[in-house]
Amino acid sequence: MAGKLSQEELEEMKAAFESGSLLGAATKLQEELESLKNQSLDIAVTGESGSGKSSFVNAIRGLRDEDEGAAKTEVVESTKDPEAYSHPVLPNVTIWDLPGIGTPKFQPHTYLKQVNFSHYDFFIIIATERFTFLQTNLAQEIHKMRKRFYYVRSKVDSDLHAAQTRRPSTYDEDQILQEIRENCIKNLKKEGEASPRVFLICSWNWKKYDFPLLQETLANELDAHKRHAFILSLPNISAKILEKKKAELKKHVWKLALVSGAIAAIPVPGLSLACDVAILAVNMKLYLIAFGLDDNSLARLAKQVGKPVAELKSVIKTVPMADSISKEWVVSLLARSGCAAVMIAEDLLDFVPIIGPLLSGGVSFGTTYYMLKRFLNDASKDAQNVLAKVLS
Ligand SMILES: Nc1nc2c(ncn2[C@@H]2O[C@H](COP(=O)(O)OP(=O)(O)O)[C@@H](O)[C@H]2O)c(=O)[nH]1
Ligand SMILES: [Mg+2]
Repeated sequence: MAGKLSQEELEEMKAAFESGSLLGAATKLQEELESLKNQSLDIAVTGESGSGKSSFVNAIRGLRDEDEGAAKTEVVESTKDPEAYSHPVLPNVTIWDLPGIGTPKFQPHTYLKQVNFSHYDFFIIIATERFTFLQTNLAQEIHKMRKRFYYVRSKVDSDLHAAQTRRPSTYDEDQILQEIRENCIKNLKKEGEASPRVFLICSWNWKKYDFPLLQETLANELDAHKRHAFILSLPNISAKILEKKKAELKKHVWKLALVSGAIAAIPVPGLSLACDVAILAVNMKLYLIAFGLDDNSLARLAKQVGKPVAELKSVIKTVPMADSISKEWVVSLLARSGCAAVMIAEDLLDFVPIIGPLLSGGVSFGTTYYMLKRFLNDASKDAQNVLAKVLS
């Protein structure tokens, strides 16, 4: 049930053993996992004043304007410095609301220095209505600094609404969107962009238009470490995002198991097995937080969708809240999973050729591997249940 190793995982695993020793492999993996966990991701959001920057900052953090900690919108910008907004549950991810472009204080050639460009992983350049030299000049400067940027056309919901009011009988959403897209591309080409890409979005509707495509594109174009942080930071608003998170987390389970097996096998008090309970506790908690199964995220979600939080919690069948995961809880879970060892054996057949020597005494590897995979499955199922409840 926990699933077999993919070919890719097997290859990675073989590569980890290049040093020839188990301890060497485990040390390397531990370093890799640490750096993954501590990886920062900094996203810069820029554009003219009023273009919807602050609203986009909220959207990408999965927040509504009225949520606690949301960026203030609809305010005349007084921002002279980039404003940092950390992700609601992942402190290593920060979205930066940059000062508006096109003001006398911020000229394209000095803007990037003024906002400390080197700090960001990529830039979102937002425009309403039309793109002009303001956006393209900035893009060119960003490109010169060897950074990525993405053109985002905001407020398409307003355009659609206006079109529907104006010509209700011939209204065709796809056609209007296509017109907006072509128009943006035309303007960008006029300003010298050879083959521009534009994402059409509404910051209040995270599932519609090009918002999902933008998220997908960012995830694909980030390097592996940043991608990990980005995927975990996505708001839990669709089955697809939940699947993506699960797949991303699953990739690293065997590494955690190996570290637990090789370095940190510690007898569990009262049980006839050894494994690193701390590794289990830390990662189970991380899974729950990534899936929004923590008190804060659920309270926020309940408020956003206007349902009592108890109703959302009522469909969480298998896993506890992130906030109640402790080492003691993990020990009790291990005690309850007495039959785990039998199931482990089957799951581990894949590993035998690679880590055969470890397996003989490697209960810790097996326990960690099995427990994490099963917990990840359970947590993602419960997250899907919550999502279904939200949509019902
Ligand atoms: N209809 C619509 N209005 C938006 C959208 N994004 C922002 N706005 C509105 O545009 C105005 C300016 O937005 P804000 O985020 O404060 O822009 P900023 O000055 O660039 O930070 C506010 O009234 C927002 O509510 C959107 O996607 N659709
Ligand atoms: Mg603003």
